Amino acid sequence: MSFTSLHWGAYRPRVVDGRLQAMDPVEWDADPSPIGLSIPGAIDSATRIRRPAVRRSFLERFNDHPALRDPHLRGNEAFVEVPWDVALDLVATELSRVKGEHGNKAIFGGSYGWGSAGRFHHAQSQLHRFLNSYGGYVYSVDSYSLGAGRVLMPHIVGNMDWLLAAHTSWRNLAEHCELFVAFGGLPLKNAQCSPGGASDHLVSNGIRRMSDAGVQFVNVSPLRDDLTGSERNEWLAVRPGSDTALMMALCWVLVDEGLHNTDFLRRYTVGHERFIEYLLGAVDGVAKTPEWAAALTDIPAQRIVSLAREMAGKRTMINVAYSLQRAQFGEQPFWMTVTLSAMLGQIGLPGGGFGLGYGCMNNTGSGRKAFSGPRFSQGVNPVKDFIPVARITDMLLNPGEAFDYNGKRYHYPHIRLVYWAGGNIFHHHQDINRLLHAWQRPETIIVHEQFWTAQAKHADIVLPATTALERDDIGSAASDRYMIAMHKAIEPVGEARDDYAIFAELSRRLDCMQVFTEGRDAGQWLRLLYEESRSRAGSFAIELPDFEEFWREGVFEVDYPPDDTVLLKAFRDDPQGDPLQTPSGKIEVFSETIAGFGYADCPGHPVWLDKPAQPLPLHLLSNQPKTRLHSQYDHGAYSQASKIQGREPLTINRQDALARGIAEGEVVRVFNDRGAFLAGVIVSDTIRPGVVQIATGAWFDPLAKGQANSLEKHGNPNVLTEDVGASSLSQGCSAQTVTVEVEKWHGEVPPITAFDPPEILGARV
Ligand SMILES: Nc1nc2c(c(=O)[nH]1)N[C@H]1C(S)=C(S)[C@@H](COP(=O)(O)OP(=O)(O)OC[C@H]3O[C@@H](n4cnc5c(=O)[nH]c(N)nc54)[C@H](O)[C@@H]3O)O[C@H]1N2
Ligand SMILES: Nc1nc2c(c(=O)[nH]1)N[C@H]1C(S)=C(S)[C@@H](COP(=O)(O)OP(=O)(O)OC[C@H]3O[C@@H](n4cnc5c(=O)[nH]c(N)nc54)[C@H](O)[C@@H]3O)O[C@H]1N2
Ligand SMILES: [Mo]
Repeated sequence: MSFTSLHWGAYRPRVVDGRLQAMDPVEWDADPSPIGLSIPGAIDSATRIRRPAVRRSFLERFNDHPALRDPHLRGNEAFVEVPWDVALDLVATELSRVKGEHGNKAIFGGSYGWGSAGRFHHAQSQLHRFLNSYGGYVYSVDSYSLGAGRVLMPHIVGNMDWLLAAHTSWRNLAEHCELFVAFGGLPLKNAQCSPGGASDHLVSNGIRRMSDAGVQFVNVSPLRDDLTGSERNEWLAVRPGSDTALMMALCWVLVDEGLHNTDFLRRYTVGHERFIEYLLGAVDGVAKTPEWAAALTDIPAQRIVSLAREMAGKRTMINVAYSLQRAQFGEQPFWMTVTLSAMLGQIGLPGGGFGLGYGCMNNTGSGRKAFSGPRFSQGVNPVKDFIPVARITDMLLNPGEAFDYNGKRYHYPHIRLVYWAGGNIFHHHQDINRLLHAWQRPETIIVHEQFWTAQAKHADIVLPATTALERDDIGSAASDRYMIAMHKAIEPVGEARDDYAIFAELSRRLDCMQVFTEGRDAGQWLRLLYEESRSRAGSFAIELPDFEEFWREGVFEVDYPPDDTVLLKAFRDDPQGDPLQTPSGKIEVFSETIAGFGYADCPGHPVWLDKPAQPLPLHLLSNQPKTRLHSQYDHGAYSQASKIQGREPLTINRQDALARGIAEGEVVRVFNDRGAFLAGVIVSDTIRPGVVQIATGAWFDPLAKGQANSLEKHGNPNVLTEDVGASSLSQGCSAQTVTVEVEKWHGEVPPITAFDPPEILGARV
């Protein structure tokens, strides 16, 4: 029996006569994700890349100076299909030219993106290992997901991965939690996914068990449906970007009424005195009272007061979604989450304390050890230049310019060649019109893709990659219940090759084959990586079967040692013996380290920072999509069924729609001074006034191809988001801080062309 694993679940591919007919959810998954429905129709659709292809001018003038290959035509030029050998020769020639002329630090291989599940054929890992075996590349650090959080948390509590793996379990919450206050909710749409696989879905059940146990939920979010499935569920329709003020006012009430836990603060934290002075107004003359916060958040002052009392009187878990830190000054809501729960003094107690992203990923709160199976080494990168991941446009536009990051000053390298596998920058990056300018700067852009995404269409050389269903692999994600033997289900579509096979061929041409492949084919690697993981499993008291048995059975249920995790319990039990990995060994409400960096946009303790004046009346939320993973399978049936007149749905409050003469089902133009997109409208009372919401991931579809500032006709919010770092500390993605205006679209509704392949010359049949 064959299985496969995707980031959103495990499935049994149903194949008839070599064609994928259906993706049947596995029988043990109580809440399988419908995203799997999208794959059968999409995997061999016209949108699939079938053969290697080269942008016309790039090919015709390959031997001329790179500037003569018309890089400004990227995204607006035909491709020429070429045989694999020709394409691989071109890639190898370019890599060796750039390396010879400028060194490896002219190659950007950050290649951010989720790619596919499967431990071996992870595209980004394959690329990194390949480039390392060829002398290295400029890399990127942190993620779009948790840019601010990843940099902040080690200063104040501990490393983000360590924290995520040690979250208090759903089981513990059901037994001990009384009040669950969720900033950004607990959206089930997001819990469909977990990086590397989500073989059984836990979150709906987790919420149900807590609800059955009588837990009161408070959903602090602009969207009502960010928390569903619980009985006692209050919606506090907060203004986006204002949660920090709300948390401060809750702290103010605790201090004002003497409800804060001074014993806890003294024993387990540093710097709370300075923060309390700030809270009371001693520093800036502004007391952070409920009235002060009510004006910023739209939450009534009375409710702030009563909520603070309830939190102090009950066993309370405070959860914050990643989205809150994907914003300008995004460090502050995370720092305040920790500070508020430190004030309550319940950190390290069953059912209490804080959570960073329950509901963001399926596996958070599983209560299982963070074991993950096979690991594929990426080698060692001799190049030391890097960027914080979301600063890519700045790097391409401003080589040599200085930037701040986590207390140090660095300089952007001068990039000549960009190599991408397993990501889609025209999905994930902010201010796509600015990106389009930057994207003309490199001499060469090489992309491995499965589908004709905007990223592929804006490349010079495109190499077709297999999907997870077209290769053998091993599915295994941190804390996931099952390891999956991912048997190849269908033959590669067209001439698609595995990323590994592509890099192996390149490494042969570039004389680094032994380092990259170590003489193994993919099958030998799978066996080796699996065997290596068995001894690591042993250190978790997990016994894996031998490879043959695993491969034959198709699935292995990991027998995790029983563990009723409570986050930071060991620290609470013994703060001296089990200190945190912070400079003080304690929770840092004030961080001398961060204060020493001297950043106005992230000083030494949490602060309320007014955002730069936002010019337009509606706040745009671009959250994670329910119907797909990012941009993946936007052309699939499940995502397509959600579209309105072919466009991505935009939800607007009834009052705001009425004021603009907009009705449900119509097409609207959403705009600000960076650009404009079209979307299909949903009018609703489940979104607070003053906010509009559109999911990310509609494929970039400009009316005028390859030209900046063209109308985007499909609903890609990143033509409007601003490309600035969260702060000088993290430089994280700040997509959630943006305002827009919406108007009815009176023109003809242009057809969607995002899923059409580019014009292809010399196509071979
Ligand atoms: N406005 C706004 N922007 C955002 C966000 C937001 O909230 N708002 N969220 C941000 C976040 S948190 C993230 S993580 C990013 C996500 O951004 P990405 O991870 O870049 O988005 P994906 O659509 O998952 O892109 C993965 C690409 O890899 C390709 N792929 C899949 N498998 C393989 C493979 O085996 N080989 C190769 N070569 N290619 C493969 C897929 O076809 C797809 O095009 O977006 C960020 N951008
Ligand atoms: N189906 C699906 N699941 C996914 C993904 C996907 O693409 N598809 N992506 C995965 C990835 S890569 C990541 S990083 C996680 C991301 O997890 P998150 O970043 O938490 O996800 P979002 O959906 O952007 O945000 C969650 C909710 O927060 C609310 N919100 C936004 N801004 C604010 C604010 O200022 N204040 C408050 N109180 N609420 C706010 C929004 O209403 C939104 O629905 O999700 C993962 N899960
Ligand atoms: Mo993410």
